[in-house]
Amino acid sequence: MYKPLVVLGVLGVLGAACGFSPAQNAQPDAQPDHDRTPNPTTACRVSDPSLRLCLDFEDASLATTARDLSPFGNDAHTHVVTPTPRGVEQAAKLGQTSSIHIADVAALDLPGAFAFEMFVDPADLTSDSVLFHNSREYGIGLVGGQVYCNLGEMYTTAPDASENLVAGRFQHVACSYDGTVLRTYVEGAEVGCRNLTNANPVNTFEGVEIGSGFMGGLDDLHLYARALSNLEIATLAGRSGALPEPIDCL
Ligand SMILES: [Ca+2]
Ligand SMILES: [Ca+2]
Repeated sequence: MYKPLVVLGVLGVLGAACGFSPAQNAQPDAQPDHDRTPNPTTACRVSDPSLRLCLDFEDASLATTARDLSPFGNDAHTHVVTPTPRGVEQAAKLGQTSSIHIADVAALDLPGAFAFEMFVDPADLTSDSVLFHNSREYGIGLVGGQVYCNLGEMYTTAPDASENLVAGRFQHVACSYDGTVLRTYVEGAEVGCRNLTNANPVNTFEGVEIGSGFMGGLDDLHLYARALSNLEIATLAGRSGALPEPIDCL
């Protein structure tokens, strides 16, 4: 299902189906893929019918808003966030006083399977931080350099220290929940998991916080209303070669 290049026409159909006005999702000069600029601001980098949120941070300014390029259009409100490069792409840079917030909306309530993934470049790993957190419903964060995923108040077990994030370069992190197992990924490899069969909470109202306590770069944050397979996450992370052995979960 995952395709690295979005076909503009598909997005247009999705937008129309969700009642988008042309002004919100304007693509008057739809071009063939080979003519597109390296930093498109109108199409999400992934195309997936289960996409619920897409923050690619390609906006010319991130001073007040980061556009959600999913069909749901739940733009994030930003504070002290600036553009920063990630290869040929643009990412968001956060400092000590930065914040990114999305209001509590039904599109982000995920009572069944879900997954999310993003690139992070931590400037500092000495303090704990939240990367993405839908109130007390689900999220991903860092304890030092260790990545955890959570569902309600339940957290994946801490991964091996050799899988910790390092400061100063972009790395891919992800969580996937299939209804029975919550899995954590770093650089496309599964590094932690936990058996969790309790229903996801959806009844909190604080909305989504992104990057609380985090300093550094964030990019290409995608949320899906389905689990992603190990292979899909490896592909999204740009990982090649054989996948590591699956982990025994507690
Ligand atoms: Ca980007
Ligand atoms: Ca909610």
